[in-house]
Amino acid sequence: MPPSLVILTGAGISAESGLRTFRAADGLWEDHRVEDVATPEAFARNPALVYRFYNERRRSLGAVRPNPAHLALAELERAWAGEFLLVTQNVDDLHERAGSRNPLHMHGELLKARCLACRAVSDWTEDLDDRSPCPACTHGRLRPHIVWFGEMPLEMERIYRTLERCDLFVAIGTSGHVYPAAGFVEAVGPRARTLELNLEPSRVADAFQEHRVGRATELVPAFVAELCRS
Ligand code: BJW
Repeated sequence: MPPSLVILTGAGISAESGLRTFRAADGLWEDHRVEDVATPEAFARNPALVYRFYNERRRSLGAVRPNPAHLALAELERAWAGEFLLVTQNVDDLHERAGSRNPLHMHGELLKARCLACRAVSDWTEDLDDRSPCPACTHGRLRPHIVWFGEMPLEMERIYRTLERCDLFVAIGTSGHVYPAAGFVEAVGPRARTLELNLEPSRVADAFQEHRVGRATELVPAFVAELCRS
């Protein structure tokens, strides 16, 4: 059987494209308290603030492009003979724009909206507010299609099933602060090789067998070239 590969990406892979990470000194949580913008309670309390936070982030996607790390992962997916699952915590669309076929956005997507009445998920590229009509049922109120703290991330069963049988697990540019993603390395089977690529060791770095420290735009293309040669 050709080897099965799971890749987990976090905000660090998009940092060199110009999107801010969450926990850096100049990160998104420096300007906004998590509890004010990334919880269901925040949305219930002050929907206008939450809509504005995500509208600004959705607009910012227009000014950025995929970088060599995103491009290398798309190339790896095309070259890989075995099972390949790219799980991203990122809500941007840079993996898709780089050519990745079907990244699994476990924390949702900025370019989608979800109806609070019929639950349909629709593509959404414009600003969103409480007057935006649901394209599916035409009357329901829409929210950003984002997994907030306290909510269940998407497609967890599929992710855990694939982690348990994978031969190689690679985490790129994620701090290991947020669960369940931070626990994925513990969920991989005993035979699997585990590797972290990050600007600095993550909070769960000790759980990985191997580490490479540096910028994603350098480490990821080099690692992909190595895998494609072997
Ligand atoms: C570079 C670089 C470069 C920079 N090159 N690298 C178990 C234990 C403890 C707590 C919990 C637990 N289980 C659940 C919880 C609660 C909670 C949680 O984890 N809290 C912790 C903060 C303690 N988790 C949840 O609530 C999750 N839901 C859940 O568990 O459901 C089950 C459940 C449901 C109901 C009841 C009970 C259980 C949901 C989590 C949702 C996360 N949502 C966010 C925001 C929404 C999306 C958005 O607005 O964009 O997702 S939080 C934010 O953090 C965002 C990210 O996807 C996520 C991860 O951040 P990431 O990607 O790691 O970014 P940073 O900034 O932290 O790190 C960047 C990294 O890049 C750094 O390491 C840099 O070094 C590196 N870097 N430049 C390479 N150039």
